Amino acid sequence: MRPPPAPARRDFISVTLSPGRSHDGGQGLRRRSCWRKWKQLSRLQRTVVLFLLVVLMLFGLLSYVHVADEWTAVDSRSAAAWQMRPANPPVLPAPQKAAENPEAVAGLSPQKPQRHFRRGPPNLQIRAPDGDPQERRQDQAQRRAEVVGEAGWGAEAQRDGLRWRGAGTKPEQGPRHPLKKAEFSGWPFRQQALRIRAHRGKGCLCPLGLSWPLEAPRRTREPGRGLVATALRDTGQLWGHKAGLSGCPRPAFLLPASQNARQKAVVDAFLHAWAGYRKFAWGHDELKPLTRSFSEWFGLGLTLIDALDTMWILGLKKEFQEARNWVSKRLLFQKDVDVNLFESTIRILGGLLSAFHLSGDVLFLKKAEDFGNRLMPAFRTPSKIPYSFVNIGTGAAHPPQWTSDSTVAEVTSIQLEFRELSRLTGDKTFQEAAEEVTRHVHALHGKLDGLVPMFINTNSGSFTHLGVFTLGARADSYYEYLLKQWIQGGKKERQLLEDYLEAVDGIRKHLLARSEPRKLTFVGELNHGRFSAKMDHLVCFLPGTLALGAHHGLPAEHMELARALMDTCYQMYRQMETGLSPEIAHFNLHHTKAVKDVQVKAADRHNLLRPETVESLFYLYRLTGDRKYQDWGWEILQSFNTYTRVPSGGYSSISNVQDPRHPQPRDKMESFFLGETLKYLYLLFSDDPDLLSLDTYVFNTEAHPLPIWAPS
Ligand code: DMJ
Repeated sequence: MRPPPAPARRDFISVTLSPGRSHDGGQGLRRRSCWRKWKQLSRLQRTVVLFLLVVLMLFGLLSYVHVADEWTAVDSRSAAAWQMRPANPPVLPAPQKAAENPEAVAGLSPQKPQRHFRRGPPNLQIRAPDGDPQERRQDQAQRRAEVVGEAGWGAEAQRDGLRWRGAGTKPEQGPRHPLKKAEFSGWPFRQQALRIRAHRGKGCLCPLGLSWPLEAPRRTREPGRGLVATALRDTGQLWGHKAGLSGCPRPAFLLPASQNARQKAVVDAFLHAWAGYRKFAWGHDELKPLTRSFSEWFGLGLTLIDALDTMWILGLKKEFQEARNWVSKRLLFQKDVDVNLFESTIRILGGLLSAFHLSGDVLFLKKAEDFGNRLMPAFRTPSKIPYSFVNIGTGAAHPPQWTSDSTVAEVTSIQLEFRELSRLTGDKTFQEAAEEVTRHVHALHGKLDGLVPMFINTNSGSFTHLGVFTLGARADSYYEYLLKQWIQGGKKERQLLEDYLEAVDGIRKHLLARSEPRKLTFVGELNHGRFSAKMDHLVCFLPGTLALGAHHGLPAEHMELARALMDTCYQMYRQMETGLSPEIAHFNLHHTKAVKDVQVKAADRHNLLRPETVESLFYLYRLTGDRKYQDWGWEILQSFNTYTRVPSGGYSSISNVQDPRHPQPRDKMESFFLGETLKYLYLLFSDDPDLLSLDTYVFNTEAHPLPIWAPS
């Protein structure tokens, strides 16, 4: 007998949706009835229900996570959109060490790239606390309007963008500002009738900087406008011209009655160099004369700006005007580019200030002020010792990638320019920042009898790499600017003089030696107590500086030393087969016959068309009247023409001054060849002591003359 069949399995779920009845309305009954129903389900049904529940829970969980993520992302995106960040990131990566500085003072260092300023330069300045705030605001607004107006020029160049050391530099796409064209028509310049920094004299408007001595800047009060003008009053004369019409000195284009043959040769050299630059590198930083192209460093027309005052002095009216038009229409500083603080100060700021002083054209002063403002973020460090680099578009400043140090010569050789900018604009911020560095270095430990090490840390403010002393690269112009600031300020700042005098004694005591067989006095280097008979060509600024100091009343021994060192610098040219000096000379100290005093290592035998020797020759001739210095300069000019002149235009650095057959041109004409070398040669060949008188002007370290301040 077969067992009775098992009841058929119900492989489906039966869900009764009848409303649960609650006879007593109690929860317990409902629970019991649910449980009963659950128990009535088959195992398969229960498994399926449980499975569905688990799937539902998982699905719910995953959806939650996803939605939450979405919201977080939306949140942070919208927050980021409001964060301050640069429109264009800095070209160079942020400095490593500076960013790690534990002592960073809030708001000072390390500096983050800042918001890109569309309507003008990053203005981090604090105005001088004179005048009432309302008036100061008006004044600032006026100044901003001026700068912005001028910055509108040359927007085409900005839109084109620039290549900078291989990196693309993005032009700022800001709105084009209404143009405010400085008056410039014909020659000589029409008097600039600009509101700011102009002085209403006896019935005429006088541009500044036309003569010396100048009074200290003042603010003047005008009815209804408050404090609007920073006034200077010319009290002297320009180029021997007595004050011109209505008591205003006339800006006179300087064309000497006659140029002697040597000066004409310099003009010819300049025109040849300029022709190459104009044809192949116009508006770019440096000419590459062999490849007939150009190189960029800052992308700011470096050669053109460096050469402005040289053209003025050489009487090159047409060339000056063409360059001036480029400055007016094409030179814009609102660009994402890192500049070296020192190099751009001495060449660009110095060049513009000098062009302003010589020509009286306010355009140059406005450009200088704009540029000076853009350099100011470099001073925002914990120690107030400036960083080496600053982005003139974003305001981000930083030291070199590999260190948080700056170079001593660099941070101490921007003062002439910043002080003069303050004097002309009435804005003390520039001067205060630069002089803070001077004061700091004055009090610093680590010097040796006034000699300074080569590096200084931007965080701690201390010298680093102690024990190495040179008058060459990285320290040179520290000494030069001590003396020149003292002269610029009217010989009143004793601290500068004391530091300079102490340093000259330090040089005598530690760095001087004499070579064999000619017994040339040279300046060597000291490396942790060990003397090295090595002298950079850069050191050849020293005879000129010493002679200048002696002229301004410093000990006569300084002039003796200047003469001795001048002989040595000349021999650095004379003893080379091309008649051109190597970049670095090593002096022979041994008594052996038939050995030259000046020896050169393979790595040092290049010549970059540097100016230092002809610069010193200019001072020595001007201050002694000894014509041999002119003759030496003439020899040097001829060597430049023989070995560095490129037929299609321009001059080139060379790699080997000892091989006249193969001097190996390097395909680069440095901007200082036009800014300094040819200018000093021209002045050297002049017999007019009033041509940029050394009692009236002080030259910055890039040969840009700035006025000596009148005693107040
Ligand atoms: C110039 O830029 C300046 O003269 C600077 O002081 C040193 N280097 C060059 C010229 O050699």
